[in-house]
Amino acid sequence: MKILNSFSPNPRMLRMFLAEKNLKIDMVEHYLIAGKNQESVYLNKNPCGQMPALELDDETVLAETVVICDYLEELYPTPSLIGTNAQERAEARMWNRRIEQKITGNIYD
Ligand SMILES: N[C@@H](CCC(=O)N[C@@H](CS)C(=O)NCC(=O)O)C(=O)O
Repeated sequence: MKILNSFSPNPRMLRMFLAEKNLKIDMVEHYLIAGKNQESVYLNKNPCGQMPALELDDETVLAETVVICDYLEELYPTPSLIGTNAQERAEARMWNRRIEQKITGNIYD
């Protein structure tokens, strides 16, 4: 699998997640300023045209940073960054959702 990466905040969150987990996954760089995310090559993989995305070996493309982190946590549960049981995971997801809806969403707007 490989990460479709760029320098921007959401890919950075994913890179931090990988670093904390000590995971090495190949990255393909996309230069957002040059609009690489709006070219058909990328839109065919992720019609939302946003970074990051995770392309699996069967060419399935997963987008949405939190979803990619959830997927990697399931594949590589140790060290746990999201939680080791249902309650811990629910708490982590609750805080992440609050941060996205009440903080970072406003920053982007
Ligand atoms: N909901 C997406 C948002 C991803 C996102 O907004 N990525 C930005 C970079 S941080 C992007 O690709 N912006 C370019 C664009 O929207 O055209 C996620 O959580 O991954």
